[in-house]
Amino acid sequence: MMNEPLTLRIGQACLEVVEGDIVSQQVDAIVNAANEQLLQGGGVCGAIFRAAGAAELQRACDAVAPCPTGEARITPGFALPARYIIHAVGPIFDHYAPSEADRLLISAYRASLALARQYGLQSIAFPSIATGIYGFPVTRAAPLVLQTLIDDLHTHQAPGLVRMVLWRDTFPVYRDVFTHMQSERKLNGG
Ligand code: AR6
Repeated sequence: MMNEPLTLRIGQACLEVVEGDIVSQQVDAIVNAANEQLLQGGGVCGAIFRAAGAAELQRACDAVAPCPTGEARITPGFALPARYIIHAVGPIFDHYAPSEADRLLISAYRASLALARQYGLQSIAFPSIATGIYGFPVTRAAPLVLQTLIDDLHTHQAPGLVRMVLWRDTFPVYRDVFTHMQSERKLNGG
């Protein structure tokens, strides 16, 4: 059984937190937790390449690579339900001072949202970037990421739907942080 989506209205926009598989999301763009070379890897990246069509997607990635940590690139979604894939590179946690890793993670999310707006996209789904193979602690990432998404939606009111799609391992952490933020906003009249 999947859990019910958790939602937060931010003006005209909506932030959702759900448990699920990013590959099957029916949105304008899904985000890939990519590496700087934009090569097919493991984790969520491997799943996205397999579902999109690995050979075609790799050719499209090669044309826009490299992508420095904290930045994002866009390709078609090929066989995916999503029209586009936004490839965002999070930090390898051990390679940076923690505060620098935080800054780079925030930057990867913001760069993805900026690309989505540039392409006029209405909906985007993110995985938990960098919290798998790249070793960014999920308890550190969840509050940082959710606050970044909320702040960005306050500022830009677009894309209209931003969804965090979390695998079983990270969903409970994001759910608890999100629920806490929801109740704080209610208390503050937000
Ligand atoms: N849907 C949603 N989330 C998923 C899925 C899925 N289908 N599969 C895994 N996750 P990772 P990173 C979660 O390792 O840490 C690749 O080789 C997973 O539980 O995929 O940014 C790339 O090519 C985890 O919490 O990405 C890079 O080289 C989260 O996705 C490198 O790994 C991210 O874990 C990037 O590492």
